[in-house]
Amino acid sequence: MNTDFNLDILTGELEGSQLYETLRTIRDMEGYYHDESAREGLNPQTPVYRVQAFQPVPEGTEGGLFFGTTFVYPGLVGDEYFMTKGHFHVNGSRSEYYVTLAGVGALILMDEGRRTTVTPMKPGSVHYIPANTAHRVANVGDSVLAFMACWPSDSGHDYGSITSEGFSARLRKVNGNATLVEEA
Ligand code: S6P
Ligand code: ZN
Repeated sequence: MNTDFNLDILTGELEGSQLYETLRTIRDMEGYYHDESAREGLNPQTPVYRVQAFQPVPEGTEGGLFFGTTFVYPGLVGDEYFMTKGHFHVNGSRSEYYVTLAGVGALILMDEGRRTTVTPMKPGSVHYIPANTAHRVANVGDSVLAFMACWPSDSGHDYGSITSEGFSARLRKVNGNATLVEEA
């Protein structure tokens, strides 16, 4: 297997022969936003984010690393910014790095005690996501937000607890400003 590929550090675009591509549209985001009727009012084919990933070993392999770029498009569902679904790692001890390449956003982290915090993302910002911490990224700007990520190949993705319980706070546009709003 060819284990080299190219990263355009200005746009985040990966180029290589063995990349996985995932597109998440408004249709795929059922249950993730606060205002479900606002989501239903949008064109279901609207892209929310796209992920390119390089996975040189099978998912679940201990000791390997995966690498990917996520592109979050600008937009709102009601007053909530376009964002990734967010997840815990199935293997909770696994941590991860995010590096912002383009655009402006916010990294939303929630620990096991359901304490949610938010950190600004801008080109060059590097973010360490600790173990046992749910992570989600919102685009708070007007252009594409691109960030690269590196995570262990045996991390896995737990979306179930996000769809059932959600994060304890959401990033919403309040009086024109990105504001972390606790869930009622
Ligand atoms: C994987 C890493 C990212 C996300 C991607 C999409 O551990 O955190 O590659 O998968 O940003 O987010 P999500 O929450 O839909 O998987
Ligand atoms: Zn992750």
